[in-house]
Amino acid sequence: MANENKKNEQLEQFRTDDREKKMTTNHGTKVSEDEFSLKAGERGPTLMEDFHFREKMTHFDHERIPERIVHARGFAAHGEFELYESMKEYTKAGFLQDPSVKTPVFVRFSTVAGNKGSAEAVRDARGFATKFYTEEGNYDLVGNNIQVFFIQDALKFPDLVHAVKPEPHNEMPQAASAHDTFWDFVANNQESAHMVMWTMSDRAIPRSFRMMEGFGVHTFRFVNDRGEAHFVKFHWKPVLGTHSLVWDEAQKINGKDPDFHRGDLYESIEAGDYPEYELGVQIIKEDEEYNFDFDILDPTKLWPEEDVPVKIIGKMTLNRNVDNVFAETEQVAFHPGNVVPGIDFSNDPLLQGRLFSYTDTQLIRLGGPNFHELPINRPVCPFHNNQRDGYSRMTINKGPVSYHKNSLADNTPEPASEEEGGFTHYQEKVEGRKVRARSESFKDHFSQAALFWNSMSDAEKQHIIQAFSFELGKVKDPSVQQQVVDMYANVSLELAQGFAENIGCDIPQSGGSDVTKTSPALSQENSPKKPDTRTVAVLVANGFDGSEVSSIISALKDRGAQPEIVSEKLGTIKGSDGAELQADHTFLTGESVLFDSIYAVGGDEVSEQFHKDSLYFIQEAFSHCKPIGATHEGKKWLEEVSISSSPGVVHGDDVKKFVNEFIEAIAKHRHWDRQLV
Ligand code: HDD
Repeated sequence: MANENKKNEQLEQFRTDDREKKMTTNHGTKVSEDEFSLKAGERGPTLMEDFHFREKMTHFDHERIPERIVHARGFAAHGEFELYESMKEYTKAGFLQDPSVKTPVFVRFSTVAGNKGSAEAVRDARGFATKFYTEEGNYDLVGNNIQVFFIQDALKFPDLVHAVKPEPHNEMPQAASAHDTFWDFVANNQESAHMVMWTMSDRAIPRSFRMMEGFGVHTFRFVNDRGEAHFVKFHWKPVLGTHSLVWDEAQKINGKDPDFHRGDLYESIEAGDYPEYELGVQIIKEDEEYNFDFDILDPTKLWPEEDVPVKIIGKMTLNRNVDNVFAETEQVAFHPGNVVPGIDFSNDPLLQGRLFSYTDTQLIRLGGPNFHELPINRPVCPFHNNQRDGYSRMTINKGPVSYHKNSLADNTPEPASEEEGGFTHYQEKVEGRKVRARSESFKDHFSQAALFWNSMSDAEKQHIIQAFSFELGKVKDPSVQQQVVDMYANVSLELAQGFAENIGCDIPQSGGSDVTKTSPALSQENSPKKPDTRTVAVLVANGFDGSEVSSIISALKDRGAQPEIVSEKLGTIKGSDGAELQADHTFLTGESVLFDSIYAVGGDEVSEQFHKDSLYFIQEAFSHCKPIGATHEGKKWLEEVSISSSPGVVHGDDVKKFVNEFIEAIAKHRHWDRQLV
């Protein structure tokens, strides 16, 4: 499927395979020696005329480009988008007309605050940027996994980013918001209240890029071929559901495997378990703009799905890893201003400001105005205009004419009429005085933060209180801590009191919100739950019950789970009946935090160390609320750590019953009720 993709065909022209080739310089001259520089005598000085040395060294010296100022740590994949039904009624966008057309896409996921080499399972928003290579040009949906944003006006973006990045006097902490300047920003820019609820929730520590939602955040416009507009918000919904890690687990993963999320995405695609996301749209008619108790242009507000349903219109499948991370993932240049006819902007002041920033950043990051010619950024349709020259220009524009209007080239390239596909901006009527002000309708910062809080399950609420307690526990300035407590007393007294107590602040006695509404779609508990692609650490020692273990492993695989064998040493593990298993991990390389669930088996020849390691493995997984299954020796271990009758712990002698119950427990993702008892 991936090879029938027009973008893939285009990229093929630029790919090269150096295997089994002779080495040359960049100018094509064959190189005869690549270990020793040219010297005047074996022990003499290196000579300037060694062109191979000069070229190799110069290229190396220039191999790095500036990392992205935000979203530096990212990982990407290719794929395709297919539409379920024509959206003609709402938009004339070509790729949203015909369900039989597949549109190539490139998606880059990222953390926001950390640098390019930082760990991935950090507490942060995740970028979810999609480039659709449509026949009418590139359309970029540059979103996050969080539905709202910290600020309402792009003018504040540099302040926000300065506050969350490592503090400038000591460059600490890396990839974390748990420090004074971030929380000082929050307390003094209270429009951040809603998004901070999301970043303190489980949403900010996703289990996988494959298991997180994506949001375009802003209100955009769909415009149809009659020139009629509708306001629209975009959603990506992962087919596997939205699921998260536990904070303690996430912190440990960052040490054990800083590449946890990219590894998961890469391996899934290599294994053919292609990540899938459905595209949803929320649509509001132009004349219903003022029907809500919030301003639909305010990017700190979401449109509750229960009030404005998400219409699912298509599906994106990521089916191919990149060939070269630098050429593709690092050089891809997204821009929310890359739109196609039928998709237009709204007056959201954050969006308007973004329209400036993205080209500007690519100019410094990619070194000049021709980054659109890089293979990953090229549209799959032709492009013609009078823009010329600049660093690293690749296109060879023929002819003397590079201006419009002209007669020498019959006035071409000429602008296209609307009928010919020319982009015409939606003719919204705008009038007003030039002012620097926040609209009255943007001034309620707490109602939707309270809506979010009200919509959480008990376990999710507990995690949010713990997250605030952790983050503010790392803040050194007591006045900043108290300001945040007082700020969140406006959202929920239960919340503010919960963390105020943990961080030794004055406990607010009054406040709270009068919002009682909930939006069930905001709770991850209501997200789809499936056993598919869930990893199971199978703890096996020599002397295991061969036929039983093999049948359980194959039954788990049949139901979509992915068992991996963990033992004391790598190599073959022998069953009592001659059965053999190959260990994928040892206790040294396969920690419990790297798996979704545990199947404890053991065997007749369990050493003291194996026993100790297994108990630790099981207890750690248990504390992270993971499903645990056990047969034979494993059942004794459950008793030893007194968890046999806990929720999500499955054991038994009837293989079929055991597999059914264990798969059900795996599908639940986590058994939070363990934390609540
Ligand atoms: Fe941004 C990158 C998403 C507000 C300025 N942003 C960037 C990326 C994502 C987002 C996913 C990484 C793209 C990639 O993978 O290459 N940004 C958002 C969302 C926002 C948002 C969802 C709010 C709704 N951003 C925002 C504002 C500004 C920027 C208000 C500035 C006015 N963003 C940038 C940037 C970056 C960027 C500095 C850094 C690297 C890049 O653009 O290409 O221009």
